Amino acid sequence: MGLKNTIMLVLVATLMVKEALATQHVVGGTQGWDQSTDFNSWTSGQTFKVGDKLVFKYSSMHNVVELGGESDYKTCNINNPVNTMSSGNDVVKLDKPGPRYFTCGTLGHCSQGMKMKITIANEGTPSSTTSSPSSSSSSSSSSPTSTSTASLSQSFAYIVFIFALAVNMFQLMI
Ligand SMILES: [Cu+2]
Repeated sequence: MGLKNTIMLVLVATLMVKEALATQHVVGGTQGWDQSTDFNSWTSGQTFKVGDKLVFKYSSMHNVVELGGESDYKTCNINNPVNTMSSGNDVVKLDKPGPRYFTCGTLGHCSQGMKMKITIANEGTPSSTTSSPSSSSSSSSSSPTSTSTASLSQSFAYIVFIFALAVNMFQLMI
């Protein structure tokens, strides 16, 4: 009986940890998806993993256009979009590793810098420094404001996990 409980608990805790490891990234932070936001600086402070989600929050003057590749991204070509969203509160699931490209479809906003490229790392591999040779002039004078909520919720989940395990082990012994 006790052993069965322990196994169940470990399974549940594993799921909890997995869920806690997935991060919701609100694009642009408090500034949101806007042409005044410095997306180079914002993305450099984030680590995107498979299973994470992007949340685009924006006013009706914007939308979200996902582009298929680097060349469209560089030239602000929105004529071959992979996906277009316009709800103002769009959630994008990062379901596979690799680069993804987003911009705004409103005339002129892409060239004003309202675009971002993100690189999604494999689940579990914290490769925040996938040094892709970006030929674009990404002057990295950005402040590393990376005390991500992921690591916080992650460590919390581990504490809960260890605690629950300890309680169950104790019950096994008595
Ligand atoms: Cu826009």
